[in-house]
Amino acid sequence: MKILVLNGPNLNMLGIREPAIYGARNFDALIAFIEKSAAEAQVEVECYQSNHEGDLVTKIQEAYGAFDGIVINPAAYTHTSVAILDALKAVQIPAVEVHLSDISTREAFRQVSYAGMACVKTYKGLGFDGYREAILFLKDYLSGTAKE
Ligand code: CA2
Repeated sequence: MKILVLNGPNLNMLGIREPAIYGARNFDALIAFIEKSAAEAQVEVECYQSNHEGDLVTKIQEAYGAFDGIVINPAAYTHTSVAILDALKAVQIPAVEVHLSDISTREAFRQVSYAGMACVKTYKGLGFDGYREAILFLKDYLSGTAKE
């Protein structure tokens, strides 16, 4: 089982500022956490981060036929990108949305998620743990045993 983990703009700056919202650990620590979580779940994982909307769209398109599931934190593009929404819909690969912070309790503009409209589940406000939960959920979902 192969899962693609996508991270959007500025997530590579984690740990540098706003630790109260996003935590104090840096992006390398996030990738290490995701890789460890995937290894424990016995799923193959590839991580990709970009600050560019089109690169994320291309990566989603390239996942077609190559990955079984997608975990995506589109970061700021969550709230703006119909292109990422359309790409997720086009490839029809089961996708789970993750946000480090609880976007539902933040500014009004963060409460719309376009990408989320093409995702089977969303984890928000769990910090790094959201990525592990998303991998575990996708593993069950792809095996046909997900609870919801
Ligand atoms: O909570 C999340 O995971 C977000 O996707 C993070 C995005 C934000 O735009 C979304 O609304 C929610 C921000 C990514 C990282 O931004 C940083 C800002 C300052 C310092 C370091 C990272």
